[in-house]
Amino acid sequence: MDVQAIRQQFPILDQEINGKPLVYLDSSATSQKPQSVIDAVDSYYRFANANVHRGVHTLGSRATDLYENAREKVRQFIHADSTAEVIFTRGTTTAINLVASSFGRSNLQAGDEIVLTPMEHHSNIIPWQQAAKATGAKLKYIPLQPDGTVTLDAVRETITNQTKIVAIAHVSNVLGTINPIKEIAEIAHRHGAVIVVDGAQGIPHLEVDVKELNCDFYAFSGHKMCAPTGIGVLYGKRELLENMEPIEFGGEMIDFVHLYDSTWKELPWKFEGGTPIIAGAVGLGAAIDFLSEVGMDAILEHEQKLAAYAMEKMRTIEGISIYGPEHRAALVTFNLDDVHPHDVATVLDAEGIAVRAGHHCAQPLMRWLDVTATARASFYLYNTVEEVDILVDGLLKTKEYFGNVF
Ligand code: 7TS
Repeated sequence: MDVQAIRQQFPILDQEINGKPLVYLDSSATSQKPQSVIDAVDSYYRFANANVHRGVHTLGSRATDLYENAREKVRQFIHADSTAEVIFTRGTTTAINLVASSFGRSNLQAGDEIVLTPMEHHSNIIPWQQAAKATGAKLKYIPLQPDGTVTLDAVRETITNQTKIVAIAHVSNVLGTINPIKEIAEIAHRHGAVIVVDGAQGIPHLEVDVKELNCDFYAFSGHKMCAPTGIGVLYGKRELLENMEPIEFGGEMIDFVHLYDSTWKELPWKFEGGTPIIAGAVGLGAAIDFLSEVGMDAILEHEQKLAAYAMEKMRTIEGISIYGPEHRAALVTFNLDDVHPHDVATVLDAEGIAVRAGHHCAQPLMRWLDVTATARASFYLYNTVEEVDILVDGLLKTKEYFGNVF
């Protein structure tokens, strides 16, 4: 993979921040966008903008074709059987809320269990807390190993015949842990439970085959995989989606509306009430083309090298604590001595380096780690080993600066 050629396709990367070349290490929060995605959205608004699924006019059918072609691109990318199984949402959060509110509330009852892990993002905790409160179901957590992984023994001990839903991240946004989804799905299914995968940090970096994983639902956001913000996907197995009620009602999702009752469109449109995120879907289609052209295997290989290099170099910094397992996705969450992570991020920003600091929307995991916050450097296909070196230099400067202050 030619990283320099890839970088040239991301116009935002070619700039200085605080007088230094931008080193963008916050792709887990949101990725940058290649020119082809920017062009696809621009061209949609210039030549095709219209509402979808209603116009007889030419622009209406152009917009509808672009929107539905994007759905087909998603289907191929995740290896789903049918576009009926690909629902466009606003992002991962909306997708998980849809499953929890629709499938969850109609399939859960008092005594049932929803199984999660303590490494989940708030978006994969709170919707389940709400579903549990509404139905009398209870939440259970698969305990983590000291390195922030789950073992299949722990999964087997937690999932029981009362378990109806297992909701788990493909990849942790804090620890970088890659969870064994296929094996967990098998255990869940043996107990008659469904598995909901939070793929927000999985699909940007790993080849995802929903049939191979045999997951029942897979939720993800476009903006972490080179697409615009505001578009995401809920994949669901057709037989499950067929039996679920929509949670948003209005235009676009109906078949017939009478004064006192209405019927819904078929899948996937029954879950897409209102004018959809057309330009976002077009951008997501272009992002999928871009990622497919580079190749998910090549992206993963590059990122694994970066992650290993980053871990090796960062470990040489005295007083650094790095969280999470050895084998991980391309992100490193850390703390530096007693320096607050917000101060770390501020000093790094002065050097042109963007990292995230805070609780990363994973407060239960922060408690498990026994910290209030951390800093996180996260990498994507456009990052280089030189940028890791710049980060390490920046961290040494941070230490020196605060060492002198204290
Ligand atoms: N799940 C995981 C694992 C995530 O990392 C995120 C966003 C979400 C769900 C929510 O995605 P959204 O697109 O619906 O907001 N994670 C992060 C992050 O790590 N830093 O900023 C956002």
